[in-house]
Amino acid sequence: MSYETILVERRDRVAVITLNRPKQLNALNVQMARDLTDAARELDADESVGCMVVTGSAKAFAAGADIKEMTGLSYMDAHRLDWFHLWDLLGAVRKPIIAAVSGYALGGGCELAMICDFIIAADTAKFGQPEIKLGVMPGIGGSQRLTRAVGKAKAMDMVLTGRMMDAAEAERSGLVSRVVAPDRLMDEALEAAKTIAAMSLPSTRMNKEAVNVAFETGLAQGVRFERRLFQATFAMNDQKEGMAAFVEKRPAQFSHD
Ligand code: CO8
Repeated sequence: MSYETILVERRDRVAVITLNRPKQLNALNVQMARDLTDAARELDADESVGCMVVTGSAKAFAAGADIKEMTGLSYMDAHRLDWFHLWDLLGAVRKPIIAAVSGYALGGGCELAMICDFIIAADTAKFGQPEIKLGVMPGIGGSQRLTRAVGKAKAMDMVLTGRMMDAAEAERSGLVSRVVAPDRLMDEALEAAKTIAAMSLPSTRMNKEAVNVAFETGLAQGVRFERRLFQATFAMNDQKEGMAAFVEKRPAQFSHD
């Protein structure tokens, strides 16, 4: 796979996607949105991949949507182009995606990290939704996902003032799952991805789907949904293998079906 704005690398069952416009601090232009969603969807369809990691450079995961590309847009251009549907495609990927964030994750960059399933951050990471300073607002889910991740008080503070949140505050607030030293970032993300990729793939998809349903439904409905998926796992060979391996005190060998 070869793309203009990203690099894709395979490490056994893990795929690493690196945003690669370093001079523009990985500003997300339309080409990058296309490349990223094409790559993620291709990897999603490849049964030999169990987990993906999306990362940027040491200075910037992504400093937002490409402001220079957007400057001259009219309302009708924005309406017609409808770039945002590309990001919906990324959100519809069924395999886990980990965001490994170092440096700036601003605007669309913060939103991209939040579309991923969880964020591992270097202690240099800075998160923010500074769109208000440009006279606009978040456009790929930031006002919704940030609020669900950190609650109304922090989200309002971030979105209305445009201030940045450092990695420690982001971890305290529930935006990121782990904070590590910058030189540990990729090792930590790859270890997590490798662990996930070794699990049963259908079970992994169901676990991801169930957690995401918690964002969209009430508790009773979510619990019912989880119960149905749990029951469905008993139709899988991987359930038989996983439980047999525990009883026989040996590592499970999942066949991903
Ligand atoms: N868009 C385009 N170019 C950018 C962006 C960006 N978002 N961010 C940085 N760059 C470019 C700079 O213009 C500069 O280029 P050049 O060397 O040609 O002048 C280069 O990257 C380096 O940037 P700086 O010199 O500014 O680097 P500093 O270290 O001084 O500052 C900052 C780093 C603080 C990150 C600063 O660059 C900055 O504030 N960037 C803009 C952050 C921002 O406002 N992000 C939000 C953008 S709007 C948005 O994301 C809306 C999302 C919804 C729509 C999604 C549609 C796809």
